[in-house]
Amino acid sequence: MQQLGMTRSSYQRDHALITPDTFIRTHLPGWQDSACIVHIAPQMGAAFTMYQVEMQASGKGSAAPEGIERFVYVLEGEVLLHMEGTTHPLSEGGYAFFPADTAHVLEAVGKARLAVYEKPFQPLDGVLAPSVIVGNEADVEGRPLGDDPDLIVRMLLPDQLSYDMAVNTMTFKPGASLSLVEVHVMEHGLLMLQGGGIYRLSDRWYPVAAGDVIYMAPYCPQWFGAIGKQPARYLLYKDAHRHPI
Ligand code: UGY
Ligand code: MN
Repeated sequence: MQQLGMTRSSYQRDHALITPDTFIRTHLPGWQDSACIVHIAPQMGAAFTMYQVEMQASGKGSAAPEGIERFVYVLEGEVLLHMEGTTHPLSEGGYAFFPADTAHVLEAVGKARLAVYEKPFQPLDGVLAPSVIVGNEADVEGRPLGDDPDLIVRMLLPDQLSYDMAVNTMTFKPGASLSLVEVHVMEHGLLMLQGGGIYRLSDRWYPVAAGDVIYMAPYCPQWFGAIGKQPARYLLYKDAHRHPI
């Protein structure tokens, strides 16, 4: 049935909710036999780009443009990461961080789907450049946020000055919520991986479900409460470790 002009997607001054029924596929340089869905980009005021890649069995991706660092998270299927003469298989939950100008190729094994975050790297004088990171979410120890055992954070990148982005997953037991409405200078790119709930963004409250994408601009008031019979889990980008000016 046609949508008759209805969608949960909403684009506001300081946030956006983008639901899968409104995704538009395109092709991006560097990605062969792959459809890309650009969710968040500088065109909306963001200092980073977030997109999904739907790779065919023959799909391949090569390194990001000059000066751009990249974080990749495998949502479905398997990809082979070829880098510096070595091959690393990445299956669901697998991820990799590539410092700017790191040559690599991602090759799909069957169909695969990736979430990708990219931003210009901001070097810091006297601070070591970041390293390549390869891992799987399943191997990352979860820590409660604050003292709430029902809200678990997994930090996929080291919490160190060398890294100017953070990517975490947050897992909420049904009924768990952020303990406060956050208002902060960092911006976020979020992908709901599992379950759902209610997201407060600015002065609006949105029902959200797996597959939804959210952009939160700096200072966008934000809160989430998980609803349903299964945990809610999301992938969350945040800029980190750099002075705002
Ligand atoms: O780390 C964060 O800023 C995170 N707690 N924000 C969020 O989940 N919206
Ligand atoms: Mn936040």
